Order: sequence, then C-alpha cells, then structure tokens
Amino acid sequence: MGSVSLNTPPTGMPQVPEPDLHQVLTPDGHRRPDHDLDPWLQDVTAPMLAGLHRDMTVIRRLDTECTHLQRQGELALWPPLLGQEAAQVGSAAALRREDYVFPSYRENGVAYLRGVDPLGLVRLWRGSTYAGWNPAEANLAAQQIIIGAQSLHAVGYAMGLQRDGADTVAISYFGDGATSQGDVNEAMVFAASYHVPVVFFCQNNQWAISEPVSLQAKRHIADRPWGFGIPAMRVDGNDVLAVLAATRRALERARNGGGPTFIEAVTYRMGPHTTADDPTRYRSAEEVEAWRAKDPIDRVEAYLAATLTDADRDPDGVGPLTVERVREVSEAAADQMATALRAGVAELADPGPEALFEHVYAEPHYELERQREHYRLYLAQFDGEQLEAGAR
Ligand SMILES: Cc1ncc(C[n+]2csc(CCOP(=O)(O)OP(=O)(O)O)c2C)c(N)n1
Ligand SMILES: [Mg+2]
Repeated sequence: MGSVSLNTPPTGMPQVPEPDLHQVLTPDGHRRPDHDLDPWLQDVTAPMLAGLHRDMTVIRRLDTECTHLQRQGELALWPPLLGQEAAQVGSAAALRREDYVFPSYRENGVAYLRGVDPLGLVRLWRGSTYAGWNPAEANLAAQQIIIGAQSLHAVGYAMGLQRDGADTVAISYFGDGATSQGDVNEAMVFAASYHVPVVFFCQNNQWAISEPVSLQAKRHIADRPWGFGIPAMRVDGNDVLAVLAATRRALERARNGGGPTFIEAVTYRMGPHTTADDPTRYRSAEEVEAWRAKDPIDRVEAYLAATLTDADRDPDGVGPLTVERVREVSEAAADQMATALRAGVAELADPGPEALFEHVYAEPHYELERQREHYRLYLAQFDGEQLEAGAR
C-alpha cells in the first residue's frame, strides 16, 4: 500500500487549496490515473469490481423496494439513496468490521453493507421499532435525524478509541447541508484539537431538501475543513473506486495516528429528499438528466465491458467473466434480497401502542408505570379494531 501522508498544511501557515475532483473511473468507463488514489487500488481485480457492482445493484433494489413499500402504505416514510450507491458502497467497503459508523437517515446502503437485515430498516421506517439492529453487533449507531449530530458522537467515540489505544476508526456520514450546522463544525474543532481517529464522510448530493448546495457553500465543501486544520479530499462520489481509495487512505491515516480527514463525495440525489417531498417543485428535469449520465453502476459496467478479456474467469462458473454475467449475478442477488424483504414485511407484527413504554429506562420506574397504567385504561375505552387503527 502507498504512502499515507496527505497534503497537510504547514504549521502556522494554513494552505487553503482549491481541491480538484479526484476521479479514477470516468462516466463513460475509462480509467484515469490519479497519483493520490492509485496506490490504494493495487488490489482491484475484475471479481472485486463485480462484487462492488453487486452491492450497488442490491442496495439500489433495496431502495426501490422500500420506496414502493412506502407508496403502498407499508412504511411511514423512506429517504431514497438512488444515485448515491457508489458513495455508500465504496466507503463502506473500505471499513473494517471493528470500525464504528455513525450514519444519517440516508445511509441505508451503508447499513446493508454492515450486515443489517433489510427488514430491520423496514421496521424502523414503519415506526414499529426504535432500532432495527443492535448497534453493538453491526458497529453501526442508530440512524440520526438531527442534522449533523452524529458527527459529534463519532468524534466522542473516536476520543474514547484514542484513549483505549485501539486500532479502530470512527466514521461519520452526513450531507452537504449538514456542514452548515454547528454540530459538524464543533465536531471538526474537537477532532482537530485532539487529533482523533475519525473520518468525516460528506455526501454532497447537491441538495439539502429544496436548498441547493450553491446557496450555502460559496466554495467547495471540501475547502471548509482546511480552516479547522483538517485535510480534505474532494472525490467523484459516483465513482466507486475513487470513493473506495479515498476512504481507505483516510482510514489508514487515522489508524496510524494521523488524525482526522474529511472526504467530500460529490454525488447527486436522483430521487426526492424523502417520499414526502416533490423535487419537481424546485429543480429542473435537465439537471436530473445531466446526472443520470454519471450513473455509478453504468460506469462500472462500461469499464468492465472495455477491459474484460477471456482471461478473466467467472469465479462462480466455468466460463469467462462477462458484463452480462456480472449483471446476471447482481440481479439475482437483488431478487433474492427483495423476495426475502417482501415476505418478511407481510409477517411483521405490530408491536402495539404500549410498546412506547419499553426501553425508556433500563430499570422499572414508578412514574413511567403510572403513565403506562393511565394509558392502558385510556385504550381500554376503545374496541380492538379502533385500537389497531390508532396504533399505526
Ligand atoms: C437540526 C435539524 N435541523 C433541520 C432538520 C430538518 N432537515 C431534515 S433533512 C434536512 C436537509 C439535510 O440536507 P443534507 O445535510 O444535505 O443531507 P441530505 O438529506 O441531502 O442527505 C433538514 C434541514 C433536521 N432534521 N435537524
Ligand atoms: Mg444533501
């Protein structure tokens, strides 16, 4: 593996670069040399790319299925990640099992790659559980709705890791809009001051609900961290290899005592902010079409089509590895996930209104018991049918 030194500003004289966009796979599938990222991509093989293609395809299907489930009344809300598959898969693939992830509501693909059962995500967005997975098992915190708050949690956790002398890194995911929040800026001050093993991973998807990034950032988002003394890299977030390399580089730097790094993954939210949003009210169809041409899955297929030869063997079969075969395997994995998800949703039990009182305190609490009894008596006034409707 290559050098882990980043272009750290000299002490006392911060250098504020205008970072260029790092890209190793062009939208039409050509491999571009990148001095900073290439050393982190030495192990990339066709089967590995096929695996990244499969993961992106599966999370795209997961996202589409959940959007449909919301439209069919099965979920209360869903925040689509369509278009952001490379940013989520590339970064999550770089993580070690023991690294700890602090996500926002949009990192459903990252959650999938951390081993979270998609049904856990569905139960969460259906409102039938407070947590769809055990954070300690997946090393994935609960999804954060308070914009940017998870960056403080990540830095606090990383300060603990530092004190434990652990060989582990915390990573915080957030959006472009979140970089305008106090929490993210405070987190960067602490991260830089204590030189903690944390990676700030910003998916700049161009929009904070209906507010374009151009309104709240007069320079690149990646320029901001330099002011805190945190080196930053601006990468093509629709380029899974560039994201993988940049995240590996930042993680290794943190692991080796190099402190925090900020990654701006430049991508695009192809769908609505959530299923409650109508993006046609604030952005043009031309803008969306321009980004469609930069699709993260298409470019991996184009690259494979241009580079696969008969010498590339299908790891699961007898013949050569072809783009058709890669697509087939990815679609089969997506079908399998979607079938299990649909079957699981049909069997989900409603926890009932009294579940509200569970897990508030670790131990029984007389005031909570009083409230629970009061609520039980209130509910007893209704018949079962009304109760069920009210519980949704
Ligand atoms: C502290 C706080 N303020 C406002 C909101 C309402 N809100 C929800 S999502 C969002 C936009 C976030 O945009 P961005 O950080 O770019 O993330 P994206 O949704 O694009 O992934 C806002 C303002 C909130 N959840 N929390
Ligand atoms: Mg955004």
